[in-house]
Amino acid sequence: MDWLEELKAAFAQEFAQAADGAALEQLRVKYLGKNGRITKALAEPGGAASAEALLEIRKELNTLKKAAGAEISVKAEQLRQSAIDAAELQTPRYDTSLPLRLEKGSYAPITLIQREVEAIFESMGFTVEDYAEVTDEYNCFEALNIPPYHPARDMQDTFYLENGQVLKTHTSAAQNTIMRKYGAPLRAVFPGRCFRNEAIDANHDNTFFQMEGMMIDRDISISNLIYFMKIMLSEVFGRPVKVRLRPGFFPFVEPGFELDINCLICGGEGCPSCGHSGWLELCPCGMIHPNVLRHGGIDTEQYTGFAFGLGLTRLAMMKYGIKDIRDLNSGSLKVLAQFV
Ligand code: FA5
Repeated sequence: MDWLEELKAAFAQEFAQAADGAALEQLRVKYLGKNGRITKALAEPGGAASAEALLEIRKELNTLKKAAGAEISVKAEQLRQSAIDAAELQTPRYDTSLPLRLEKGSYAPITLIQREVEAIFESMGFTVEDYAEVTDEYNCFEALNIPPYHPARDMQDTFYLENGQVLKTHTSAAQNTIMRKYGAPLRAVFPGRCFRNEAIDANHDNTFFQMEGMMIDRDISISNLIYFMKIMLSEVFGRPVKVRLRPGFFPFVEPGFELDINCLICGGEGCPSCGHSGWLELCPCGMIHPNVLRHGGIDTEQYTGFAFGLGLTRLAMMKYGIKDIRDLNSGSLKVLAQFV
């Protein structure tokens, strides 16, 4: 049958040309989808002279359908794997079994990633702000809509000083001061060291870094938030990164989200660095709660804003392939001197 040979040849040619996952998906829809060419041909195979010939055509079409489906799946998996391999080649890896080379000084990985993220946000009109490591309960909790005795305080158990001050548990502790300093409109990021009374494992430490971001202006919405996060992550990793947004509860945002990225250490398969889930919780975020804006002296009739709390330490782990967070605070030059 001419049309059947032509159909096979057309598929083979387009299959050979499909160079990425999206092109393969288009091909699958075009040939095997509900209205796909092979599907349609199976439903109405034209040109058969007899019942036996019709049977033969159907048999050939079914073989073609099966083979096409399998070829597309295999090639899609190969392309996915080679994209991961290529990305891994680009990712600097550290190896603690290498001899220590100290010909020149080097920056700690957190410093490197912090500067990189700051530069990305500065290029988008954000200022970079500094904030103390020791603060008070008002800034760390109350100004963030977490009154004393609210159960949300349990989420961030911290270290109290004898004078009643606290080591800041999150960079959100600076939000109020920065709102009061600049008023609205405002675009700022503020990196900082945070402290929590935590059970320590491969991706939790009691001392780690976050980078907070806030944008307050007229008509700011969740779309602005997603846009800035995607730009930042694709710049940091130099390629598109798979992210997912889940609803998340933080008293200082409404609505609130958890932004997770696909674990780049295991490619999403699951490993100790991502708690075997394939995803790494990286950046909670949301629209700033009106109570928080009011505490900061912002007119909530005129302004809205988003805030995010990027886990800078975890971002460094993903970027540099550091499997255990404890290496970062280890003080070991065998680890830290590998990043130039
Ligand atoms: C917060 O700290 C909120 N302040 C973030 C926020 C800001 C939400 C603005 C909404 C608006 P969370 O406790 O989930 O949220 O911590 C934020 C990120 O810090 C986490 O996603 C994670 O990447 C990092 N992080 C938290 N705890 C640890 C830890 N013990 N070790 C290393 N990284 C941590």
